[in-house]
Amino acid sequence: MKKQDMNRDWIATARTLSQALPYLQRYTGAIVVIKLGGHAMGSDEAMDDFARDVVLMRQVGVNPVVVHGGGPMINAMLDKLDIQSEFVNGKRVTDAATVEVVEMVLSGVVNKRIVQAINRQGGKAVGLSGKDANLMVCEQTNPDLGFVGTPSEMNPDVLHDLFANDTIPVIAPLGAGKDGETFNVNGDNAAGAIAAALKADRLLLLTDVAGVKGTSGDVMTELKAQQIRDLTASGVIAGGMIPKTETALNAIDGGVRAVVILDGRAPNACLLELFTEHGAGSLIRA
Ligand code: X2W
Repeated sequence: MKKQDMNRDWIATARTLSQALPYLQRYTGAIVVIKLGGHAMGSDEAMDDFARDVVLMRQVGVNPVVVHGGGPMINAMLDKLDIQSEFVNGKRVTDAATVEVVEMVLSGVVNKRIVQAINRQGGKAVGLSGKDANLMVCEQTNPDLGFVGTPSEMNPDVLHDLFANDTIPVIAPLGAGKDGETFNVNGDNAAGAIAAALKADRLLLLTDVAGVKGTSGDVMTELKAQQIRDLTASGVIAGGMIPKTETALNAIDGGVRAVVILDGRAPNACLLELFTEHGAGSLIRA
């Protein structure tokens, strides 16, 4: 690159930082819950980029919370162990053998991969699941699904303690049952319940699609909760998008200020959403 062009690059960087000031100010002290789905977890490089964005958020005074999934990683381990599993309405039918594998994979390799990536970027991440400090107590969702849980009682104090210590919580979506059971919770449901318990300013649902598509087939950048209900009733919102939009509506009902459904594979998706005028994906408000 010519010296002159290089200078221009740096000038653009400085300008970008300067333009971010009002957004940085707006989000100081904000709680931002980020759901990182298994499909949005890519290469080590992509994980490092994600981790850098999370550390940057913390550096500028945001309280980020990462809630992760890991469906594809659970599938791979179940395959190795020759355990069959099936999904009913987006939820894994989870018997006693399966829930052991789910906990091993989510609280083990998947959680620690994210924790380590954040720590390597200079952040201070601590991994936990819904069991720790009784963060997410669950009830059985439906006997037909086995050990699948619906969050019924949230105890987010532990998260506030971590914020006060400059620590980034990374949460695996498992819940504690009142009788000592372990419950497998859909990652989106867990993120929504945690965001509501924290009355978060933003819930970012990182997926592998660009956002919610409207009647024209284009991604809608802003939607009201009622539009989601209408588009779902008319069948425009369908399939895999339904658990996301349901989570978004529940989170908003629970006191989350806004939910964004965005493509986690896009570079710096979280920063683009929070700190630029452009935004990313679909922003849903009451
Ligand atoms: C999910 C938990 C992981 C998850 C499962 O067993 O696959 C239920 O289905 P993604 O990557 O976000 O899909 N739990 C009850 O949600 O992972």
